[in-house]
Amino acid sequence: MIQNPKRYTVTAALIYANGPIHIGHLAGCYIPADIYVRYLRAKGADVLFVSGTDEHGVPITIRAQKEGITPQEVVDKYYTQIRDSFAEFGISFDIYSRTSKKVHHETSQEFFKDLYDKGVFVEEVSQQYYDEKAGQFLADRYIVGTCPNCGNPNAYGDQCERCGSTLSPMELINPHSMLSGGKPVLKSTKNWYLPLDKMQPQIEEYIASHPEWKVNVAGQCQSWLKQGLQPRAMTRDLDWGIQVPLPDTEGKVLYVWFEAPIGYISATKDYFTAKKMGAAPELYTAPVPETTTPGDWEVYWKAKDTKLVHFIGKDNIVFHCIIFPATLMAEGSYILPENVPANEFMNLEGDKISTSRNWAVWLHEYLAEFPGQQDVLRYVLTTNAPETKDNEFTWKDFQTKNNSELASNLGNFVNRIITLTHKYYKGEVPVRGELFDIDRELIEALAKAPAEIAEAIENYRFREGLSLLMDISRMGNKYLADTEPWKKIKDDPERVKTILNLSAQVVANLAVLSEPFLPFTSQKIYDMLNIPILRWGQAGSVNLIPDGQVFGAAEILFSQIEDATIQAQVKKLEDSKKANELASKTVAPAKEAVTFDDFQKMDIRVATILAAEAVPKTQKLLKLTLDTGLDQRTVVSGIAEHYKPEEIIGKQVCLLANLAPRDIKGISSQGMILMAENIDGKLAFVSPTTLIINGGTVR
Ligand code: B3M
Ligand code: ZN
Repeated sequence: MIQNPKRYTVTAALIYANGPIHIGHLAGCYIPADIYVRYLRAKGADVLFVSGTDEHGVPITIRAQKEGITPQEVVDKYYTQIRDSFAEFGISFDIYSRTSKKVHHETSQEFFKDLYDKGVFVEEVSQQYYDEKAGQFLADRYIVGTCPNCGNPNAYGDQCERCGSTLSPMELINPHSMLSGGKPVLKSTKNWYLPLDKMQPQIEEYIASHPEWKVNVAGQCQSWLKQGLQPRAMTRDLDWGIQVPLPDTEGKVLYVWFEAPIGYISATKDYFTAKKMGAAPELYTAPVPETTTPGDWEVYWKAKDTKLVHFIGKDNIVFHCIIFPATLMAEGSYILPENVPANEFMNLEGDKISTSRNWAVWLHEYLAEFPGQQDVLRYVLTTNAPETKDNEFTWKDFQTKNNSELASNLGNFVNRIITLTHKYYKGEVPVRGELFDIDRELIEALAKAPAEIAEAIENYRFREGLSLLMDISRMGNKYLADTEPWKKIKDDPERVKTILNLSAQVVANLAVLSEPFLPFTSQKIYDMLNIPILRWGQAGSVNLIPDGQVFGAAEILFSQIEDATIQAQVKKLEDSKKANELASKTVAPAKEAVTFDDFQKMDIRVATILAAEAVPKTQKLLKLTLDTGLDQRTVVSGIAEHYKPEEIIGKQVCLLANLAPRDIKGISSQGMILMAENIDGKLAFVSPTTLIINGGTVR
């Protein structure tokens, strides 16, 4: 464990450029990473925050096939969208790079070549599944079959998403190709394996040297080690990816999980190259911190006093805690990850977030529908962060947290102080006088807060950090309620000066300490206070705002979110659920053939509904009186959820008239109304399109 790092390299997962960003991604790694980095910068630390898109691998080619475009078109489209959403959301990467860049192809090929030259890889010819129709080997997600562990019929060649077990294509029962759907054949091919089995002792030692890792992360590592590590192929037979840098390897690319983490290194190089050339690197959402020492990329990856931290979601743990460190160890000149604070998953309204089922809150849509409200989402996703277990996002909770925490607590406190200062002192901060116990308590509590919040952030407990921040404005509100400046302004105006001066100092502390969590809000507070940006180390003091400081105009930080806004979002989700159900449902399978005589046995007639009423104590049943041309009779029909009694009287319907009478809820039902059923389960009458005499036959 590094005690006093000189600098930090912080990475956030290189997400596949095969779809837009959703709240699950944000909660899983980008918001926590951004809080951590912003805090470090506020402390004046030297920190480089890198990320980008992962543009290789089967997820990209599968998407291309689905959309009917080329893999290059897929990654170009989503890279731009993802980068721009992150920027607008305030994720303050120093650079947002991409693995299709030349610098990355070269870096990962050199890395591979270096390990090859060192004799690290084990070369092995093995039998791999091959799709003869498509003329392609079937790696990872190109092959599906039944999971040998849980029986899931849709397990992938590398992983079962139902039980979470890691698989190899050979383990799948009944494998078939994702490309042609056909049964694959076995064909031999040469690949290069990282001998993780031989490296197990080193990896065990590395993981044991980090007892401080989060329980969920350490737990996954332990279970891998317990199973015993297996050699893993670092090359694939695919045509999309980074060419294997060895002779006679046409059609072979580097395994995406070999090269993608190297993307963090390439992104760092990309940052420094762009900086040296004076060109704006791909993305600065925040001004490049002055604190970043101009150095070479290598300091951030090779100096022993650099702390390397990877923020990821739980599905990427093994790659960052075992496989990537193993490649770094094998190379030998790099530092290893100091921590991998992975989060668990964020669910949405009672269901797993799913891109293919469109069950998600998409960042680009949120930004368009809630303009200027980035911090509300940051707040809700942090207070609910799945730090130790899966958690859930609901729109109702989003509304409650905005209205009764952000608006009523934080927003209200700041607003009251700015407004009262304008009202009583023309916006000039008054000089404080004699202090009482209640003031001293406030000052003491404030003095402790920065260290407490820092301790939480440094240990990746962001929920706790944010909750401590909210305690400060809660304390401020309580101080106002107890001291009642609006009453004292008449009989004890000197006292009010002290109250408002101290309260203003609390607001200034909120500006500094909220910045990692709620950067947009922090900026607005600074603007109202009209003071320059402060360092973390200055917080805790009640001398942040000089006497006589003139405030800017008061601005509402958080407005109430109305029920209708929330309902519209819930409806949007419900609609997408319905659309999915429709798309996934197919028509009922065909029935066995019947003879014409069988059909002739059925006496189907046109009849008119004369009366209709609900059957008491039932949800679904209506009691109908029908004129069948033969007689008037009673039929009980299960249509109450589809039609109201009053709207069907007078309607002509078709009736199976010779169905043997049945007793339903004590009523003798004499026949059955014919209904057509939609795939969403909706029922509709089968009615003649022109008037037919009652008793007319249907044949
Ligand atoms: N692209 C998986 C993902 O998008 C993978 C992460 C790579 S991090 C180096 O979730
Ligand atoms: Zn399974």
